[in-house]
Amino acid sequence: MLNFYANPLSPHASKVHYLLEEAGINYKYHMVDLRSPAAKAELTKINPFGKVPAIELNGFCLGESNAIARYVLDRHHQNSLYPVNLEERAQVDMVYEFVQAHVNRWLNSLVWNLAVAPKMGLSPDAKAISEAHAQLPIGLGRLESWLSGRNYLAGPSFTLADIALLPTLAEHRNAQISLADYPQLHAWLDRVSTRPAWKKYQADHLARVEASTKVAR
Ligand SMILES: N[C@@H](CCC(=O)N[C@@H](CS)C(=O)NCC(=O)O)C(=O)O
Repeated sequence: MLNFYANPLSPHASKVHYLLEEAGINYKYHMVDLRSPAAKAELTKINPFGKVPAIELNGFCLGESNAIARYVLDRHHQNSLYPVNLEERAQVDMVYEFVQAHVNRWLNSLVWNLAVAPKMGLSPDAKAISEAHAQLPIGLGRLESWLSGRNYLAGPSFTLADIALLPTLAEHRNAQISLADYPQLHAWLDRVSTRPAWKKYQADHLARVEASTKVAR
């Protein structure tokens, strides 16, 4: 059984959480309270950098969401989510990296500042919000053009690249972003939101978010 160390308010952890569902992997979720010095000290036994997500499998420990994602998919031979053919894999990696650097980064910042921080009694960062408002449309616009004529982000079927985008784009309302100007992305979101693994992940994730923001209130 894979031990998964996470916190539902961490978008990096959420990406791996959803990936574990898509890959059909049996795992145990260990909630790490990132405000607790003792919990963080324990976490460094799994991830030397002291961050979530982290995993432990048969005594092997790993941190960093991108390393975990690739390791888990390779370890479980999930070749359709992460192809073994070098060119197909490189295209998945290309879109995965783009999504994270030019879309998720800004969406996550908006979700944190506009939805999570206020619930936790923290002040939003106005500079971060305005930077995200300037940058996000550029990333979304490029992804919108790229999606034209495609059902999925990289290749003919659902892959790691789609896994990276879904948990963050699904938060667009919390980020106060409308998808009206992005019909391809909107259609993609509708298409992939029907996946059983997504529904299973979302039910569990939303319950965890609710529980952890309640504690913080
Ligand atoms: N590059 C890392 C980022 C992980 C990260 O920043 N995790 C945050 C939560 S979103 C964390 O654990 N923060 C606790 C800390 O830095 O003390 C990844 O992709 O896994």
